[in-house]
Amino acid sequence: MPNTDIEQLSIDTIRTLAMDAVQEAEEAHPGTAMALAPLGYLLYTRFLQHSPSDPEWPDRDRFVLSAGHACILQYSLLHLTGYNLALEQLKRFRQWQSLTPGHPEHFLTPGIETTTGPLGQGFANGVGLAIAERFLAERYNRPHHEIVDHHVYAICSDGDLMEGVASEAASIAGHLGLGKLVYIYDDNRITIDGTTALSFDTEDKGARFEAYGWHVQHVSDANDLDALTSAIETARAETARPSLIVVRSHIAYPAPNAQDTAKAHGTALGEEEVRRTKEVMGWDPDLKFHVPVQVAEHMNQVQRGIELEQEWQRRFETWSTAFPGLREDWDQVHSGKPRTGFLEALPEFPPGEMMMTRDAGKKVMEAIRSYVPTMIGGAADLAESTRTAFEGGGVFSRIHAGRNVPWGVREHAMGAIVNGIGLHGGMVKPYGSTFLIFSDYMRPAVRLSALMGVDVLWVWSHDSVGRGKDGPTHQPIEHYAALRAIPNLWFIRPADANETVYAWKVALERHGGPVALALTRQKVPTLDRSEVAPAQGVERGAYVLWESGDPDLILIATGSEVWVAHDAARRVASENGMNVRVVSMPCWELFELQSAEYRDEVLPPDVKARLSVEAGASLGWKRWVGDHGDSIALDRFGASAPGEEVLERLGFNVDNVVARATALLERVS
Ligand SMILES: Cc1ncc(C[n+]2csc(CCOP(=O)(O)OP(=O)(O)O)c2C)c(N)n1
Ligand SMILES: [Mg+2]
Repeated sequence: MPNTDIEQLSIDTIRTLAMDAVQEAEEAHPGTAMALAPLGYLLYTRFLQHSPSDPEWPDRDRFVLSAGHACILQYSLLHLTGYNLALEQLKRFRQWQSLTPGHPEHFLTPGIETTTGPLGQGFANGVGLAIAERFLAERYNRPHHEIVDHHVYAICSDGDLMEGVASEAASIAGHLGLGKLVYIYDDNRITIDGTTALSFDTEDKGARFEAYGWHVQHVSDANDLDALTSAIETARAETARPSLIVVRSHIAYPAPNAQDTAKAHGTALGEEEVRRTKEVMGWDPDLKFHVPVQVAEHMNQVQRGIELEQEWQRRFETWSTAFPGLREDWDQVHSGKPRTGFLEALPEFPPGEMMMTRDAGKKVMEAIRSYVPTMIGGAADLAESTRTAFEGGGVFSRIHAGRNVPWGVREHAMGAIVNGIGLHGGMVKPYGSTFLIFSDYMRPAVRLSALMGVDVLWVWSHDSVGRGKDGPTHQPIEHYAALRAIPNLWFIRPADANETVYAWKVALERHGGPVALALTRQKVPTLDRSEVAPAQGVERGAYVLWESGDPDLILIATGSEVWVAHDAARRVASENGMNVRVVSMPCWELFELQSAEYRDEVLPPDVKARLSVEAGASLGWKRWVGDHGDSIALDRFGASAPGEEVLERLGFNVDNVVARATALLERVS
């Protein structure tokens, strides 16, 4: 059936908005938005259960534009369907402080569920959104009371499907049978460098997804609304498997010259081509950013959204009356906070005992389990090693939404999926865990968690060369510096069991961004807090742990090097008669957030003799030790040997700290 006039006019409006906005911005990606205008039109006006006047409605369908470069498509749709995104914003596409940045930004624009652009991330975020939906549905739905029941739609491109992270995510989504996923693959056979004949023609993408356990359909014409409609309906009806719809499209359709060219991906069409395309569509080429009144009316979804939401609200109220306890629980988890009482439940560890901080973390997880009932997560096939699990919480599987998600060996997807879970709402502090060394494998997702300011937790154990016998491939070196370099990520490396408790407290309480914990595999002494300052100092990022008097020398250490620095400081103080201070600095970012007065109190500017002790790259330490200071650090790879020996030989022992501290004192004074 040919499209009706109003359908076609609406679709062409999306196309012209995309062309005009990109032309105005002088760069960006018009082609995909033009080609997928029919799909966008269908999704936003017929399929998505959303409410433009309340973009945060909890049971809305989620839409993820994994091909974030095509965001002008989404911006046009948001504008046309009645979100709070004015036409003016489309005219200011990609400009300073506009709500229409070059890629969709979750923290900025109403209706954008996740930040996308780095290809493959959105694909995996969607899997996280579906996991959250599954978890909350099982927790809150009761027979005849379905209050959590939504789909996750995504549009992905060739690039998305080429990226490894999408393969990882597709694999686990198939394994878990995430039937609420409805993904559309834009099979336009074009990427930036040319056609997919260059690098992506051999594999059969549909067959690949079938092999992952997905339900796969093909639509041969992206302009065929009926075919698209029936494919989406079929995909929605498939509840046991995630769905992929492979849609053959022609980039930049119907531009007479740009269509099917790689150029249409990343460059504005040019005034002349825009005019000619408008003529092909039967539009007045002189009109720019034109939205016909009947299109504005036809596409507006505000009323439909209000009705959808009201209908849900009625069901929600009935459910609340029937299950007041559940309702209370729902409100609590949607506050994004742990339940009150969690602070009192946190363990305290007696001094003296040698303990791995990963084990302290495990004890914390046992203690807080019932205070964060929607906290889910797991390790990338290393749960035994990272000591992360909610015992008794069950395993997340095809048949049961347990709290322990077996990510398999898929760090990158784990990161991006955890972000998706965190973005959903109602899920307090989802987490992902692995060895610190493999934070590299998930770094793009960690970066995005920080950029989006999503409340998630990264738990990384085996946090130094103290990891030992596995050797340099498994020993983090530059990782502390590299992670500290990510803005808005709080990287915490606690010194002992009690600092670990406070690190967890910080993690559970933070709003507005991710927290990462670096925990040891080797045992460290639990410091005697009657002799040193309380572990609560963690909350300020750095604190004076111990001192013999008004300091001549400051030793600054993190994590497993703190006790070494502390022992060394006592020796220097007693042997040299100098006054030594030890600063435990588990989290640079938190320390930076403190007042200048506090920072100067901890690190008085007039004390120039400062020595940092940390088993990682020296990069960045100048900031804290100053030009006169020194660092015991690692600017080399580690070695395969017992962990204690590696630390010992690489200089993280009391004798060496004493020697370097003494030398520094002589040099500086
Ligand atoms: C991880 C990542 N690598 C590279 C890019 C740069 N980039 C943006 S789009 C794109 C590929 C474009 O091809 P496709 O994904 O098929 O999108 P289409 O042009 O067909 O819309 C690339 C390489 C990116 N955004 N993310
Ligand atoms: Mg493509």
